[in-house]
Amino acid sequence: MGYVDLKYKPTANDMVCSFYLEPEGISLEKAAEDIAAESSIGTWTEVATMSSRIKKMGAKVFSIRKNIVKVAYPQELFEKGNIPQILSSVAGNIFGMKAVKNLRLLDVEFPEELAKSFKGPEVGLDDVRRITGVYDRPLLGTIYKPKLGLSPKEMEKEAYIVYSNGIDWSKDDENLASMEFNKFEERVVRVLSVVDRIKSEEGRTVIYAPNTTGPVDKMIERAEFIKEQGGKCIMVDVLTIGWSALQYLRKQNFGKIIHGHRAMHAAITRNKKHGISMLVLAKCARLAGVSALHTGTVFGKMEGGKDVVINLNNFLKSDFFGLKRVMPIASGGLHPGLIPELVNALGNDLIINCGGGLWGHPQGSAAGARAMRQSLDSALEGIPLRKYAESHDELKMALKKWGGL
Ligand code: CAP
Ligand code: MG
Repeated sequence: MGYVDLKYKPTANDMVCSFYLEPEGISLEKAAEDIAAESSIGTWTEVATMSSRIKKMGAKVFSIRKNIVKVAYPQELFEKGNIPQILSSVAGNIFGMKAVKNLRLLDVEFPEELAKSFKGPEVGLDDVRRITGVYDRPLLGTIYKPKLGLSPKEMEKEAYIVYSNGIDWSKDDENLASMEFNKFEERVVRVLSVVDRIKSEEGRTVIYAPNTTGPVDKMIERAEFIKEQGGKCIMVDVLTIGWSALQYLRKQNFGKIIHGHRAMHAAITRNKKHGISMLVLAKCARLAGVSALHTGTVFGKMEGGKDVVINLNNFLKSDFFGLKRVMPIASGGLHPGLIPELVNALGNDLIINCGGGLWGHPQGSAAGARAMRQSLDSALEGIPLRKYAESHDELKMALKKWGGL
């Protein structure tokens, strides 16, 4: 059918996908041809309904270097503003084909017209800066721990402790929704009352990100409730709710920060030879409209090397066809001993989340929050962490428990 054309030069009308491909029992070129066919217009055999007009719409493999295969897809194959359809094409059936031993979608370069058919973030990184009034340092965040089990009343109490000791942003854990022990509405009312209290006591706008993750009707109801209550942020687990739900949430124009957690991403992204890269998922999340997205920590408990995280964060902060920029979130196994290195590696435009690394402080949550702030201050003032800890007790205790880089 001729899906391979190594002389072809992609045009501004093409969407270019880069794959890592290991064939199974056939040549690399034949396997590349099979994936180009299945992900565009073809199937396993010639069909009588194929015409020369349709043939022109086929994808073209234009580069095969070692196991990296590049494929150009004419953008007419894709529906504008439809992430599910794009992924059903270029990240769909092809992963299960017998022609393929391993296949990983490494990157998708969107043509301008297709990218611009998406709304992107309603509220972006620069809006997050404006809303919080914090411009010159990373934001300090936390995840209420234990991740399940706290009551709304307990969260209200802890919220006041951590915000009043320097935390800018608190969030629910990814698996907290609305359970018997912690109903969504009560939790939102209680924690937002603390947000208001901090505003009146300190003049600071702190953020609470309640997890709205659920079936799409429930998710929208919860987001509406946050809006009614004057909240500024809506949290969702972007992968478990699905791209369609995320696009629908964005379409409501709630004018709120959308905090995107990426629970389940590693089932898709972790195998270096198979699946979809986090970069592709981050591109989809930005097109769909998240304001902030978890991208990894380099130093914490979750898998993800420095180059990968830096590359992701650079993408979120870079120009992308004029769509608003997205705030990266570093979360997972972080504690005060890691903050200066983290800032050094990832820069200022960042939300730094410590869950266990705050609530696990030997002197409790107030000290945990203060230790985070002291650690960040040491980095901003350029004073070595251990030296700074000599005169800052909470930081000293944190380093004693968890060590420090
Ligand atoms: C962090 C966290 C986050 C993970 C997700 C957790 O808590 O709340 O969900 O960081 O990883 O439950 O593990 P800790 P990522 O600070 O206690 O580790 O951001 O890489 O998707
Ligand atoms: Mg979590």
